[in-house]
Amino acid sequence: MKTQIGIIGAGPAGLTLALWLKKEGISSVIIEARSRAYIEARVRAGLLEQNTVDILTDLGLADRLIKEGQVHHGVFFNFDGERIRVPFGELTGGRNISIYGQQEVVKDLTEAWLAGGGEIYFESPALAIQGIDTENPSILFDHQGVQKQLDCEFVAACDGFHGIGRKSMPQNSYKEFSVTYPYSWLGILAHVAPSAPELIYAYHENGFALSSMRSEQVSRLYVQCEVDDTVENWSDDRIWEELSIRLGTPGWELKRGPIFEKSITPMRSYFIDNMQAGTLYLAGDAAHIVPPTGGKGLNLAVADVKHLVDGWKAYYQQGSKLALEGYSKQALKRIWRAQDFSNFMTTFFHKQDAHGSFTYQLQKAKFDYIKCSKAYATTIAENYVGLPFESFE
Ligand code: RFL
Ligand code: PHB
Repeated sequence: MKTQIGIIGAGPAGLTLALWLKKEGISSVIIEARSRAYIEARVRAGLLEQNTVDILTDLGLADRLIKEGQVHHGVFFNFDGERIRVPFGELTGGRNISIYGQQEVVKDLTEAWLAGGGEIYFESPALAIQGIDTENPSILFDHQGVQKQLDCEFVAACDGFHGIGRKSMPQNSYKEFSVTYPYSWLGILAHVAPSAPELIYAYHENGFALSSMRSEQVSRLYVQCEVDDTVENWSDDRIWEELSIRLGTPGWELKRGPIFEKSITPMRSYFIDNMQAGTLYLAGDAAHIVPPTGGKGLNLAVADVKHLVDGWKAYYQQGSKLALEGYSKQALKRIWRAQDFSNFMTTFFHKQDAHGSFTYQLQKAKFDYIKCSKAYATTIAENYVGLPFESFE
């Protein structure tokens, strides 16, 4: 088996990369550890930046996203029961975000890849990446109990945080940065209409809460919980009670409904400062993780893919390796920005120390500053909707 780009992982990064390369006339094959049903059911992100929607639209992959996704022109912030709105349109020159489930994105991209005759091996974990210091690297993978080899010209490891891509980088080729926050998120999906037209991020004495949605009939909500918490500690009644307290403002009521998904997500910032070695390139969660408070992970993965495609386009179409060699440097500019913004949103809204403490007062000072400063609100809005690619050139 032979292709130009061997892609490990059929998450948002791997699928977008394969489809975009195809449009540019560059061949690729995807190796995915899990089944199609598994990757299409994995519940994760929901917030898509303007850049991500624009890319999927330009690739002709956004028909359902545009029909079923919801465009939001602002976001609500709560602090101690007081609610304000940050409007995107007037602060960012008309940029906005869309709400559309990651598993729907994965379904749309998988469907498009297969419909176009794209090659993908499901239930085929990559076992090793060989020869990254040569021009003929290969991916060894297991397919139905048989070991196979995919020969390629470059390997794109889009295999998420626990994949083999990052581990295949020479250890002295990067520095690692990691922060684990002392709290987690309990996330739910419920069959109930959203209680507000836009997302609500809330600081409350009891802890953080977030109200998001997936459709007119399905709400997605999160509460801050302990790092060692389990879903068994959270009965449906306890979840609704806490959400109602933490998100509450006078005159507003949280709608409740049957919960059909419950899971706990740790909160972590992680990244390495070099995403390429020889003919191996990393993209997405394989190279960096942000806490979900800023809604940046999937969007960063798609931004990495843009820079990779720019690099391979210049290489295959003009014979220039310049953009490819500068890939990490280019991608890292946005990654550092997203790390800072995600850390800001996380420490702004989570209960970190006693209510009324110095840390709390700093959090409250930020909230009060948004209310009186258009400059501060603009900074938050432009990061939240995602900075245009030109900003980092
Ligand atoms: P993925 O999605 O993890 O896909 C990696 C794929 O690689 C496969 N794989 C392998 N395949 C073959 N061989 C191996 N050895 C392999 N090892 C792994 C895996 O099976 C998988 O299919 O990485 P990718 O493509 O980089 O995408 C990243 C995003 O999934 C992630 O950043 C987001 O989900 C983060 N995130 C959010 N991002 C946003 O932009 N907006 C949000 O609103 C948002 N909300 C969230 C989130 C993540 C969350 N959790 C659960 C971590 C909310 C939550 C709760
Ligand atoms: C979601 O809808 O799952 C979501 C939205 C915004 C975030 C994180 C998750 O910051």
